[in-house]
Amino acid sequence: MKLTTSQINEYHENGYLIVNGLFTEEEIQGLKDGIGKIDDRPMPSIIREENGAIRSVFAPHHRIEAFDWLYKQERLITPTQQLLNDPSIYLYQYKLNNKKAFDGGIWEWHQDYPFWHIDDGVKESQMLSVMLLLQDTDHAQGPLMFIPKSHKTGIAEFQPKAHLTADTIDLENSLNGDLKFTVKNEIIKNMVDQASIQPGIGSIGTVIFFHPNVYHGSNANISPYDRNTAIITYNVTSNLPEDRKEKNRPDYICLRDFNSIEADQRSIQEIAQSEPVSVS
Ligand SMILES: O=C(O)CCC(=O)C(=O)O
Repeated sequence: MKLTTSQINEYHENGYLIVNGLFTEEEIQGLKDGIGKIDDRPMPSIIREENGAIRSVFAPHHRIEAFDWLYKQERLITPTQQLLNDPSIYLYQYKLNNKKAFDGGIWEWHQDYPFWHIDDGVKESQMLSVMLLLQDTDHAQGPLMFIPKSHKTGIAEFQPKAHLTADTIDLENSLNGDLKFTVKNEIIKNMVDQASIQPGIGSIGTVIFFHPNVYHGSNANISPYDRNTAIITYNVTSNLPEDRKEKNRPDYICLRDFNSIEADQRSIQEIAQSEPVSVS
């Protein structure tokens, strides 16, 4: 699937692009069946809310073939190549972000690229993320929210947090509701005064392409409906993270298969019968 010139312009202008109906209900059901098979014993790649609910599952393609299939879909790869203006892309990060009905937590306002630049040594922001909505998603379910055009303003001054010091900060402060590179409130207010806040909502199977520098965040989900998503981040193969040896973030956060992605032509029905892979 090729994006039109007007869709490409919209992405570059606003920092995100919503495309409805990219995946069918049957395909989403195939992915959900895969999620149902995930072994949820405590392990580092499963991040939990303080109440114990699963917040994120990193590298789901290592466990479930349906998620391996998903990130290789031509309808994601071709638009990404168009938006990044580069034919050679690989998978940089992949996660399922859940917000359980009544229980889903917030994500503070942030940009993604500072984490990838500072924590992994990625030099350029020539990357993008794709969020797939796994159910109809409305304002009440804590959808992702964007500040349009905010990706044009560069990297923000971060909000200092007294409780996050060199001794207390850990890996999870890049992954949980207490982010280390969150943004000063006055910066957010100024941008929202000018450009408003727009929600990433839509029907099941909707896809949102978003820029790594666009400011985004999300509210809690106290609605009676889940808000579950898959988020795939692609990078170009000329922009690899540094190899910091033992200081590298774990492979489930900063993926290190740098081969450029080949499209998977199979249908979801062809892989639906696969058994989950056990990951430690
Ligand atoms: O799942 C969400 O609502 C927020 C996710 C997010 O901000 C991120 O992955 O960078």
